[in-house]
Amino acid sequence: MTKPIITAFDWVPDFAKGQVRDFRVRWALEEVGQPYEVRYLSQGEQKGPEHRARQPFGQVPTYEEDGLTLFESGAIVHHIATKWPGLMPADASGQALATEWMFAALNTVEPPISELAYVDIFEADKPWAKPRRPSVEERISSRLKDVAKRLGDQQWFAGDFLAGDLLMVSVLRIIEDDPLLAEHPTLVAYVKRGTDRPAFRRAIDAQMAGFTGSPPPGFAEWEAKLKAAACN
Ligand SMILES: N[C@@H](CCC(=O)N[C@@H](CS)C(=O)NCC(=O)O)C(=O)O
Repeated sequence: MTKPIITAFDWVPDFAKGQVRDFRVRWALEEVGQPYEVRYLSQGEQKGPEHRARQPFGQVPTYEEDGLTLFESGAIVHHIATKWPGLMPADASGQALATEWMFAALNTVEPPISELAYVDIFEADKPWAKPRRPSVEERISSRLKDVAKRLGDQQWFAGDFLAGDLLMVSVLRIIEDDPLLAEHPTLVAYVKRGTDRPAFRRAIDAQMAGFTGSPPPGFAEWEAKLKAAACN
């Protein structure tokens, strides 16, 4: 088999470094010990026809392997976890339980956390951004409470470190420095266990090393506008 090829950006703003979703795929590949190659896209290239043929929404990451092309980081991580040993148990019930936590991470926990990025960054200049933050925080808090309760004093959600943990840690680390997560020391410790894994470190280093490109035209003006809004 030839090495799988993933897509990633050659430049993102500082706040996104280490968080772009190809990271989750890199981490999964590192966990199972599968080398891969990266096709880098400059900002804007993701919306062109060539990339849209791989990814209908014009986003990264994608994954290509021997004629198979996939998009959606969750689906790609699931594919990696079922193809190589390391992130999924061998039995069907164990697989279902690991998959359950993949969906919980992406479908139930990540959506309110993603809203924070709109309030704090992407739409920070909108008049409703600041007044909206408390309700976003409330939704995140409620989810974190339930996640912490279910984790209890377990190390991981379904026995060993599995694909569900890989995605849950990826999602929770988005708010790693936010007081919302600090309210749950067991979740802080859970994220630390995940991010202390050697495969995590290799994946972060690889993503960071790939940022060799330049910002798209107009980025400096956009950033200045947001900074001005943040000071109001
Ligand atoms: N649900 C998708 C989301 C992918 C996504 O949001 N990708 C972002 C980077 S993290 C992107 O490519 N944004 C650029 C754009 O939308 O133009 C996945 O998990 O693969």
